[in-house]
Amino acid sequence: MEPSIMIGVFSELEPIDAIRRLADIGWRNFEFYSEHLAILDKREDPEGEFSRIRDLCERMDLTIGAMHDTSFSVKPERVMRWAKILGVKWIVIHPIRADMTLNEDEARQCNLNMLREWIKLAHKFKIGIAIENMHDRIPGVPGRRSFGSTPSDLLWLIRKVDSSFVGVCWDTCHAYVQGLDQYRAIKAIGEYLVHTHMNDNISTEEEQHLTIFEGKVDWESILRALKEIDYKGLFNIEGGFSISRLPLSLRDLKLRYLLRLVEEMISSL
Ligand SMILES: [Mn+2]
Repeated sequence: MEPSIMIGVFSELEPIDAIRRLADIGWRNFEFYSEHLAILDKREDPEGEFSRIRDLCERMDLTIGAMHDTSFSVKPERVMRWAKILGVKWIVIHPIRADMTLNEDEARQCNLNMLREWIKLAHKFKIGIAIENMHDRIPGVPGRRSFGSTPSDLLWLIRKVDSSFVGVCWDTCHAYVQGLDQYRAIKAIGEYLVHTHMNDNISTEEEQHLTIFEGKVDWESILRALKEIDYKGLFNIEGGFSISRLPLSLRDLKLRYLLRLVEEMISSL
């Protein structure tokens, strides 16, 4: 297990500059940010842009293990093309959530159809799909179930498609909002866990994406579960306002502290 961070912690910088800045702090593994992906996709020469990032990573011995795609504004085939250039192993996607027009069964079927489309590309490009756990507190839709909020939803989906190119990205702040026992949840996901979004949370009403130990997430039980399932993927900080609102120089300090914190957590295992 190695420390990793989502490059959107420097969302205002060019992706290549965000990676360079994080590498200067000491980070070696990264998740590519969905907004950066959408920006580069619209440029005149996306292939050249992504190739320059890959060249930087090769020169500095850095790895981009995952790429998040939340906006769905980039066509899946293009997401795969750019991910391939960067050497990404897992593309993290959100399940389609139930809303006013979609009931729970329909959402289940929609998700299965969506995943089957992604899997065709996954086999073609040899890049995996990591489905992220969500939570039921959908703004403006009280009392609804949102498909993909529980391990059983995710396991249902994974077993239905039966592909080695599909796994789970576990988001600890989504799971906190959902009120899950994260030790049991991670144990249930087991070998299907391929990537992580390590965030903290205080509220049970909304996702806050705080950094580790700023909220009430039980980190001890999460570490214990990761150890017991022999998780070998990235210990990846996704980040949110408690990083991105800081002025750049202070953000460097916090990101240095966070690297140290994650290293300590991993070495405690
Ligand atoms: Mn997440």
